Amino acid sequence: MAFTRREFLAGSGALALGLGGIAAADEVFNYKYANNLPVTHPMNIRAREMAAAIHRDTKGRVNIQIFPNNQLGSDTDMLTQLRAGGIDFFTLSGLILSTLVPAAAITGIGFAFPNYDAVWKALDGDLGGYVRGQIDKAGLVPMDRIWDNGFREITSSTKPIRTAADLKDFKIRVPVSPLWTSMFQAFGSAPTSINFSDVYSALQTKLVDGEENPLAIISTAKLYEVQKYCSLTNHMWDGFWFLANRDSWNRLPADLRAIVAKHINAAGMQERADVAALNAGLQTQLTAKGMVFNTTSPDTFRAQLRKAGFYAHWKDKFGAEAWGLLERASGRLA
Ligand code: X2X
Repeated sequence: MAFTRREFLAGSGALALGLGGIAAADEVFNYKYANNLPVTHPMNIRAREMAAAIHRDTKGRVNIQIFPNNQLGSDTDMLTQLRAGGIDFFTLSGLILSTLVPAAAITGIGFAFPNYDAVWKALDGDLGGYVRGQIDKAGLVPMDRIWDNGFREITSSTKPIRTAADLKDFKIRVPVSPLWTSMFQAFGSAPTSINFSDVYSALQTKLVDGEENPLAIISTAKLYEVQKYCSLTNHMWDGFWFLANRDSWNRLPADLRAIVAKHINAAGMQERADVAALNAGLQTQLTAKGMVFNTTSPDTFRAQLRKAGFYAHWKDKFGAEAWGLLERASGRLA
């Protein structure tokens, strides 16, 4: 029996449609994972190991190519690309994600978590579960384990920050996020929203006098080259949700999805340990590079946030359910 070319093409088209949703046993998935951090940060070190383990355990069927250091654009750009499917995986601070998922900012409330134990208990528990539910509703897929960014410290080219009063009129860069802007407005600072991709040059050209980040980033992004003082404020904790584009995720057959999730979450746990160790040990190295450190007490900062109505405002925004979950980890805030 002979087929015309037209009949043959129509037939193979129908066959392809008939298989819709079921991947061929040897189908290969080439995925892109993008992030905003230098290649030397534990996030990228663990991500490289993770991609290799996924490639090995899926027998070459899932290839994750890593685009570190804002190679594919700023956080704002990458979030757009993730939603459109231009990139498949992306790690993003919950506070920046809050421009799409407002509830995701709640983990960054100032002076909420007293230590890492409280952070992981909440993030691997009910508070994290609540935020992941909200991310899912917005159409993105969050992995179970949030990766660590760390407790944040304030750096400056002009002066040390010792008490809340030192933050008045301070020209500080903040990430693009309403909560970050609101917090430094409550301190009476002059915050400017700048994506991390532009932070080094904004500090170098003195567009702003300071910024705030965990020590692991101050070190790996070489911010010590353009900042003199580092004030250990630990004013908030920040983490990176490991996000997938929903279509990319659903396209993976269930067995491959399980392997990918397992390795991403395991790499996240290792990254947490790396970052905690770095943040605890980097002060000596950064001092040797010329940074001048000072410690602070949270009292004046917390009092100022309370006085400015910061906690009351955000309690109202996040609502009783979410705020209750946060206060279970932090104790009473507002
Ligand atoms: O933009 C920042 O400061 C960074 C790198 O810490 C985040 O991704 C929130």
